[in-house]
Parts: sequence; structure tokens; C-alpha cells
Amino acid sequence: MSKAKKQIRVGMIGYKFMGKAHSHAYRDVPFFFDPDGVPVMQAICGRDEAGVKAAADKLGWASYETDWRKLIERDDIDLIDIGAPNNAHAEIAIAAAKAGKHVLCEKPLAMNMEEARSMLEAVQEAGVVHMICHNYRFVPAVQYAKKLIDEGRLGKIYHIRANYLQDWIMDPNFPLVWRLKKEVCGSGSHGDLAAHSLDLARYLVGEFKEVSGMMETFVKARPVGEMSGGLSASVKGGDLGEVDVDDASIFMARFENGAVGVFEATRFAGGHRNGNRFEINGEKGSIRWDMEQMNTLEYYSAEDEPGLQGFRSINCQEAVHPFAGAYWPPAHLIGYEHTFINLISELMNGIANGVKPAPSFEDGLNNQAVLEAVQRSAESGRWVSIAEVK
Ligand code: SOE
Repeated sequence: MSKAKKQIRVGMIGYKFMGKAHSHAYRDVPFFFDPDGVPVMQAICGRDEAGVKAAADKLGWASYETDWRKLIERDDIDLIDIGAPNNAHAEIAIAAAKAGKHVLCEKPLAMNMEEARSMLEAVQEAGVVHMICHNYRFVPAVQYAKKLIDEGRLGKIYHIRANYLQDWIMDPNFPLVWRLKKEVCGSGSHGDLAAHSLDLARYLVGEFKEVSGMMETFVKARPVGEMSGGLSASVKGGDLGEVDVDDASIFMARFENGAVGVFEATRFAGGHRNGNRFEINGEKGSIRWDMEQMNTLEYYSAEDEPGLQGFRSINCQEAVHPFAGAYWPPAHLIGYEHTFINLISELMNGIANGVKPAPSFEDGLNNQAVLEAVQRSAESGRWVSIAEVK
């Protein structure tokens, strides 16, 4: 007899870009996977009633709330999914955990280490399942890279060079939106983009030991405005406001295992819309990956015979590649939205079986430590160890 599925009733906060990506994943996960937990799209929450009501209808939620506290109080919700701006993560996650709800939180986990620590403490004390939404870990090619590294195919790792390149705010008239205000988001390209790269680095290479960083803000004032969906925005009124977050964040790193890394995150790399890439070099081989060709993993093996050596392109869309077999026949490609479906399938299994999925709030805290160490280094002009920040 097949095992009964556990229904997991979701309450999601935020209904724009990430709200759409997460909603789509909840809808599609039972379609492609057979998780032990089945999401029920119970309620969506946002402050603007007309906006959240329209989102509930379009995205397929059974009800809506305009106050996240009410959402958390509801006894027909098991999981709180936080897609609100960064400065709201801690308060919501802690309240959700105290109410006994499982928590999924968008990245970066928090505004600072203190918040991140309290969030981890809250979910641990409550004994609820917790996850941070680093969706790029769930690209089949990235999962396969992890497998190759774990199998020792690269041998000892020497280098990681990772960059996350975007260009959506290069126009100086692009408005001052929440993603460019320190009090709301904590940092700019650093917490938004470098956070993903350093999460992948921790996943694939290991823990960071120390960092040395710099940050730059190229456009220091912008017309006040707000995000309108995706990464587009509109100007509201004509006033200029100060940009107090970084447009670019660059840092070097040493890892506990002796590897070294170079990282660059920027929203000023013209022509790069979502270039999230890394290359890793080890004693026996190298791998490289780019989100803009997300299904391809390039692999070089120093053990290939002379004459045949060089990077080979692997289309990671065969049943043997993690998560890929849940979708289509070989090379019938998947995209950005599938990274969220894969992540949600892990979360559903985690909640249904009481198993801790990764990346968890512990990863969120460790990532926050690296983010904060780079910020301290950029301010002080010196190398900062992760131990010092933790
Ligand atoms: C905007 O820079 C953004 O949407 C990030 O917030 C996401 O985390 C990243 O995956 C894509 O770009």
C-alpha cells in the first residue's frame, strides 16, 4: 500500500517576483515529483489589498491576508514562506517559529549576524523545519558538480573564481527602490548576488576562513521609486534620494581546506542580465558553470589521454543527473523556475519526514558571517577572519 501523503498548508508572504517563482513551484512540485508532503496553497499575504487579492487569484492561492501576523496566527497554516524585503525576515521568521510553523526564507537570511543568530535559535528551539532559498544549488548541473567534487574527481581544490554579473540598474535614472536602500535590504549587489556565489562556494568547496573585500557605489543618487514586478521599477515623484548600498562587491578569500577564491558581484556589468558563474580548479580537473547556460556543466579531466584533454560540455539533463530525471526526456531542457521546484520538493520531503533539508538557517547564518566579514574588510581595508565575525 502506498504511503499516505502529508498535506502541508502554506502561507506565503510577498507576491511579486519571488512570490511568483515560489507559487509556481508549489503548484508544479506534485506534477513532476512525488514528494511525501504535498503543498496546499492556503494563503498569500501582502500589504496592498487590491494587489494581494489579484495575486491570490492569478497565482492560485485559496485566500489572502494583508497582515503577516494574522497569517501566522492561523491554525490552518503549517509552513510560512518569507519573500518580504530583507529587513522583515527576522521578525517574521522568529514569530513563525514561535507559533510552531516551519519556515522557508528568501536570501540573504538577515540584515546582520545578530538577527541571523536569533532566527536560527528560534527555529531550533521550536523544532521546526527551516530552509533558506538558495535556489541555484538546485540546478542539476550544480548538483552534478557537487557529485563530481565529492567523488574526488577534481582532487584537492585549489581555486574558485565566481562572479555574479547583472546590469539592470546601470541607467542612472533607474529609481531608488527597496533593493537599493540599506535600511530595507542591508546591502546591494553584496547581499543580493554575492550571497548566492558564496553559498555555492560553501556548498562546493567548503567553509571560508578569511576574506578581503572592497565595495563601490557608482551612482550615488537616484529618483525615488518602487519595484513594479520582476526587476522593473517606476519613478514616483521627481525627488532624488541617496543610494547607500554597493553597486559592486569584490573580494578574495581563503578557505579552511587551503583553497583560494576570487568573487565579483555587480549590477553594473553591461550586457550581463543574470550571469551567475563559477570555475573550480583542482589537482585532477576543473569544472565551470554559467547560469545563462544553466543545463551545461563544463568538465576538464587531467586524467584524459593526451590529445583529448580539454573542457567537455556535459548536458546535465539525463536521468542520471540529480533532479533532471523528474522532468523530460534527455536534453528537453529546464529553466530558472525549475530550480525552485527542486528546492520545494526537498522542503516538502523534509517537513513530511522530519528530515532537515539544506540549505538551512545554519547555512544562512554561515553565509551571513561571510557577507559580514567582507563588509567589515571593505570598511577597514584589512583581511577579516570568519571566526572574528562569528
Ligand atoms: C535580482 O538581482 C535577483 O532577482 C536576485 O534577487 C535573485 O536572488 C537572483 O537569483 C536573480 O537576481
